[in-house]
Amino acid sequence: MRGGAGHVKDPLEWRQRAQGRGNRVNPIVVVLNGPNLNLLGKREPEIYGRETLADVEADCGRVGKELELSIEFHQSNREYELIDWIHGARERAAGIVINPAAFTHTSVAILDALNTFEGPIIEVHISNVHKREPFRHHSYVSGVASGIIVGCGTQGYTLALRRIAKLIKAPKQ
Ligand code: CA2
Repeated sequence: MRGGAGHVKDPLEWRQRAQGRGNRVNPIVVVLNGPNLNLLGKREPEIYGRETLADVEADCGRVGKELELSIEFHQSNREYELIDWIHGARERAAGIVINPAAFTHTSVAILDALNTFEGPIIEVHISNVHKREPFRHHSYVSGVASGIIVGCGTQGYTLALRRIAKLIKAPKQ
C-alpha cells in the first residue's frame, strides 16, 4: 500500500513535506518526463498533440500555483537521470507525477527507485497506450502508482496534479 501518510515509515516526516514544512512553503511535486518527450509538439502530432513540453511545463506551473504546490519539472533521455530525480524527491517532495515514456515498458530500475518514494505517485501517458502496440500495454510503473492517467493528451499532467493535491490533503481518498 502507498499513496498517503497511512503506510509510510515516518508519517510525521511525510506529513510535514505534504504540508510544506509547517505551511511556510508550498509542498513540492516533482514532474518527470522520460525519453523523447523533448520532441513533444514537434513530431507525430497525430499521436501526441501539438503542445510542446514547454507548454506542458507552463500548464503545470499555472495549475501548481492554483493548487499551492511548488512544481519541479524535468525531462531526460537518460534512465539514470530520472532515477536520480526520484531519489532527490524522496528527501524533499510530497508527490511525483511521472511519464516514463518508453522506460514505462522496460525499466525495473525506475520501478525500484519509485518503490523507495513514500508519497503518492501518478503515472501519466499522453496517448492511450491500450489502443496501441501490445508492447505498450504493460507498465512496470503501474504497480507502484497511486493512480494512472492514460489517453487524456497533455491535459493528463494537470489532472495528475489535481489528484496529487487531493491525496496530499486527504491521503485515504
Ligand atoms: O503516451 C505516452 O505518453 C507515452 O509514454 C509516450 C512514449 C511511449 O513510448 C509510451 O508508450 C507512451 C513516447 C514518448 C515519445 O514522445 C515523442 C513525442 C513527439 C514526437 C516523438 C516522440
